[in-house]
Amino acid sequence: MTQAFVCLGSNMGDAEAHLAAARREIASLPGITLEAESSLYRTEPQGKKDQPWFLNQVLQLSCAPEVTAEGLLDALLERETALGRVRDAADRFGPRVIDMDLLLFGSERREEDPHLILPHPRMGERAFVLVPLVEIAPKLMMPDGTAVRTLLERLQYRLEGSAIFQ
Ligand code: PH2
Ligand code: MG
Repeated sequence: MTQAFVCLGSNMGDAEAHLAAARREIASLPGITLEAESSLYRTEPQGKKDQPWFLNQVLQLSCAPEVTAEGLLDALLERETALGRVRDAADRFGPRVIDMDLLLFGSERREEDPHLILPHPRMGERAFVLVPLVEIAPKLMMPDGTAVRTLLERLQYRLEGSAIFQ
């Protein structure tokens, strides 16, 4: 079984309901078991700052041998669309109904395909990814051997209850 980690995000409409729907969809994918889910965090927008705060959560998935990183990514993109996401130029880094980012797929490292870079290229800079990730997998290592906890320690952010300022 391969352990994969996915970050969910929403900052449009009923974000909590969108995350719940995303969890349901992911848990029903063939060959995928939802192993762990972090708590929900309200997070300051990164990148494009003038947009509503996000609700973010990280999931740990156990993937059967027939599940590949490509297959999982395709399934996630399909579920995003099914849940009402419209991808256009304005969508990139802007408000979205639901975003499902594949963070890690076992210890795979890939750089060839810009749509499937592993580990996720921006995860190391994002407290909204690393805080929930460390919550559910405190001992996790990146494929290069760096502890995710160490990546988080390098970041400047503030956690107030379940709110992440960065
Ligand atoms: N996603 C982005 C851009 N910025 N900021 C937060 N806090 N949470 C997100 O999920 C997020 C973001 C692009 O996918
Ligand atoms: Mg994203």
